[in-house]
Amino acid sequence: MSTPTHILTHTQNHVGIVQFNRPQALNALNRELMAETMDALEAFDQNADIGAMVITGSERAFAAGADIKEMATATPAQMLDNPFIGYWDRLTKIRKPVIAAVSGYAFGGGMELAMTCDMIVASETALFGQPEINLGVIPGAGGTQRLTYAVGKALAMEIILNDRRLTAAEALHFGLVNRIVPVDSYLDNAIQLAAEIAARAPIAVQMAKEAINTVYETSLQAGLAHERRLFYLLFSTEDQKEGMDAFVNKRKADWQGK
Ligand code: DAK
Repeated sequence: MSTPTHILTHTQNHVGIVQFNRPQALNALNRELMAETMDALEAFDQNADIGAMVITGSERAFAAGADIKEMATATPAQMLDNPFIGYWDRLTKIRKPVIAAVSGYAFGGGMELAMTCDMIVASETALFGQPEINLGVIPGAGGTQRLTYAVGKALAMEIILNDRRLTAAEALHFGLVNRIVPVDSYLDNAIQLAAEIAARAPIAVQMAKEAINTVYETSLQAGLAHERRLFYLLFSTEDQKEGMDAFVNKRKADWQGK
């Protein structure tokens, strides 16, 4: 893998952190940035020392959307043939939890990327929007679906059809984000949340994420059946024996991820 030029990565307390680094374009998500982000997340997913991840931008912009200049003259065939689209699907395949730490603009693909993550920690200045209608298009990276699941049809219609933007307070009110944190500490807060999850039983965390995400794909009965199979499967792990023995013997569990 070559050295990334559009993102910064580091690790802290078993958390893998990806920070978008295209300040001159408000972190517009071009091909290179998306490729580097997905490569980094997949590497963290494979790294046994990492238990959770955080994606973030800058205080001014999480990401102002996909790169409009890159798309402006594309034909349908070029869009279809574009590896760019595959980068978005790769995020949904990450097994460990991914938290978006959002400050400033989270527009278009930026908002869709945040919604594809498992949780969102917002700074007080976070502003969410799907302004694609102003460009003569609609959201193309899941916005019409994930936003509607998150906030309901009426509000999703207003946001997507009429470019209504949501402040951090509104996003919290409508259940789109987990919490609002002052600008100077939102990233630390997101890393802390990720570190707490990373300290828990790793296989159970991954199964829990998988089970919750099943709700988007299946009926209630199928989802319940899937949850039950994952629940039973966890009884094959050493961590289940360790967790229950630790409870019975009034001690702290020592998770092995096995
Ligand atoms: N793309 C490219 N450049 C962008 C950009 C973007 N989305 N957003 C901002 N920039 C650039 C600006 O062009 C400007 O560059 P220079 O002119 O200085 O070279 C620089 O960033 C600073 O921006 P502004 O001068 O505009 O800054 P302001 O503070 O005045 O305004 C703003 C900030 C965020 C309100 C404004 O920049 C803005 O409205 N930006 C565009 C927001 C937008 O329309 N976003 C949606 C883009 S469409 C898909 C996957 C993803 C997508 C679709 C399909 N598939 C998998 C199928 C996603 C589509 C989109 O996101």
